[in-house]
Amino acid sequence: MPTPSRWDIFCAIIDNFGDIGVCWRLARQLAAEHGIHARLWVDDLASLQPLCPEIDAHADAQHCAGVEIRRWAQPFPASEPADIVIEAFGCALPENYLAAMAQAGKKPLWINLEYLSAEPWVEGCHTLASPHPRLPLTKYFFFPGFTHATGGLLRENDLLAQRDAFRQAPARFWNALHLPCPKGDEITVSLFCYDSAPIANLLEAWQASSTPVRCLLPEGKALAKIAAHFGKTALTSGDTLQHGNLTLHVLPFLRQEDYDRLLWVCGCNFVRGEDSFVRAQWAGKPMIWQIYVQEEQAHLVKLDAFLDRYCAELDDQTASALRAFHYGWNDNAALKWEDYLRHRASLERHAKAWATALSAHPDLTSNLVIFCKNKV
Ligand code: TRH
Repeated sequence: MPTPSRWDIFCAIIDNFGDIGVCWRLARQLAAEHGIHARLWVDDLASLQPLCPEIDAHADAQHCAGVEIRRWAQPFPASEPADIVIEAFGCALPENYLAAMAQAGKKPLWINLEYLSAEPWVEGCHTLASPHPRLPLTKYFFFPGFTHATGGLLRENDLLAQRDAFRQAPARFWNALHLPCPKGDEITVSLFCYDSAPIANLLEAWQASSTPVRCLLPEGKALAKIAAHFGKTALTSGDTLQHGNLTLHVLPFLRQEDYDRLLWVCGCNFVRGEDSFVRAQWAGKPMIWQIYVQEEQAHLVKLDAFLDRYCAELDDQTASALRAFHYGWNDNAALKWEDYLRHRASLERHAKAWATALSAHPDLTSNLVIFCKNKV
């Protein structure tokens, strides 16, 4: 069965970079590894530009990394539907596009790509069909996840090999960032978080840390709070602060590939949302996750579901230090950094083993391609 070769991916930006981060990776992987013509419709191209600086945020149509990128304008321009239509995160397809899908002789395969969750119910809902109430169309739900019974996680086919090769010679990366190579007696930490996190507590803990901390902070939401903590009006890329045992470097917001590299070379990664959370797992280094807040504390259930999976193979003491730190970070409570540090060696071993075990599952893009091949 040949792979359906024309795909449309629709991405509406809610806030932040996670939706476009996922769609951009998916589109590039479809093109690079599956020879698929992917057209990525984005309603706010300015959100893609920091991840990929070559993007022209004002162009109606452009090509980059083998992907056709189109501005999702209002009203939506008449266009022939593709064979496969990916509605990312329930973004609601344009009405006229949906009507064109319904009128097509051969109906496109319509997939709603869902958010990632480690909750067990995901397995039961993955690939479920939902007929449209009025139109002769069916939408399928495709759930990323951590098990064979889900859609898996985005992972390029050479990602872990690239990571390992890169780690052999990271000096050029540090030079390009105008930073010294990490010293053996310090812990290098990347920090990407929402400003709702207890950032001041964390900075205090790092200032008093028994192990010197070198924090790498790409520009973003946390910057203003960090500046305020140190009595500054602002911080900007290139700034370095030294307080107690903490050295903090403000980096520019990195292109997506370089952000991956940052995760690969740090000893611990503070990540958030969905995409950086997944990439930190592929880095195979200890990580702390700040989950995207949902109504009625639904995110805390999701956080627990992940921690249950992630901690299943950890010894009790390490697991409880990791859980405690996550609850502190996500629930604005005390942060026991020294406890966390004490378990660093087993967290490192575990993170490496976790990445290897996850990589035994097929990746999300391949799963999606196989699903579509079987359906059309
Ligand atoms: O930006 P986020 O908070 O995105 C969130 C979540 O995805 C959430 O589930 C969603 O509902 C909400 O957006 C709307 O965090 P996330 O998912 O990690 O996405 C960040 C992206 O930015 C990711 O692709 C990595 C990328 N990035 C860079 O390319 N360079 C950088 O310097 C940094 C810090 C991130």
